[in-house]
Amino acid sequence: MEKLIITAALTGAEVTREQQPNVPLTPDEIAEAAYECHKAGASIVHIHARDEEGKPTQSFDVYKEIKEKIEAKCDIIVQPSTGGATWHTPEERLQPVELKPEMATLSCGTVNFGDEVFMNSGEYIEKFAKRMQELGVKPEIEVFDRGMIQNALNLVKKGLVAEPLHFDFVLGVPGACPGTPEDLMYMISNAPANATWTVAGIGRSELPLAVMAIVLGGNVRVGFEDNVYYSKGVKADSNAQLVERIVRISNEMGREVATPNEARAILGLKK
Ligand code: KMH
Ligand code: ZN
Repeated sequence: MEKLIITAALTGAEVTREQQPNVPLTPDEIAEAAYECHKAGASIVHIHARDEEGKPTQSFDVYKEIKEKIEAKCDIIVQPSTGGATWHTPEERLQPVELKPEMATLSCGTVNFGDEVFMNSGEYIEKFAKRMQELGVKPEIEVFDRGMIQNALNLVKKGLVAEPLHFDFVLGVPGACPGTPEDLMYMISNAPANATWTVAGIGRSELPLAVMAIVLGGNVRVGFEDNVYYSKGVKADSNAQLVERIVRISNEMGREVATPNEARAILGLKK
């Protein structure tokens, strides 16, 4: 089995300081949190930027500042979001791809997202995929529901994304696919055999799905974007604390954790 790739989703677009007092918001805070997660064992950071008021922004300049600050501290893989917040326009969302990061997210379908709708029309999925291909950015295919795997396979057929695909099964978003063990098994069984995958369990499904991924040869995403708690009713102290727990469990189970360069080799990234 390959080593375990741990992604830390540090900030997200939805989490507030009221919900999690330690969520990193400024470029300095995000870079420091990325460094802490790197030291704890994460090999990828999934990034969402915030403006000076703490509101989600897809500004090229803010992502640039964050990326440079992280890269000054460590060699963790920086994976910007192209999902942004539900109210961002597609043009806004695509901006961080122009930084030519090694990876970026690519959501492959429209889905209810709490009380909102996360809109990803076929036209825009293709535009995002094409731009990532032109700039040599590896998409992490965000899958919130089963049909999105099919949409990703259609991108392969059209020559817009190269195999092997890398999926992130985001399970447990209210309005989208729930985060039960059966749901994760269903997603895995519908992904191509040569694909790599990670799982981002939302809220209370984060830990059980992470443990399943460790056992099944998948990879794990944790962090405040997905879950602000350490255990029932107890908020986590930091993103790194959530990473440390996954490292401990994986080591106990005999599965080593990948460094950023080992993750690059597993995912076929060009640095
Ligand atoms: N904030 C969600 C609406 C991504 O980062 O690519 C979308 C999201 C997905 O978080
Ligand atoms: Zn995200």
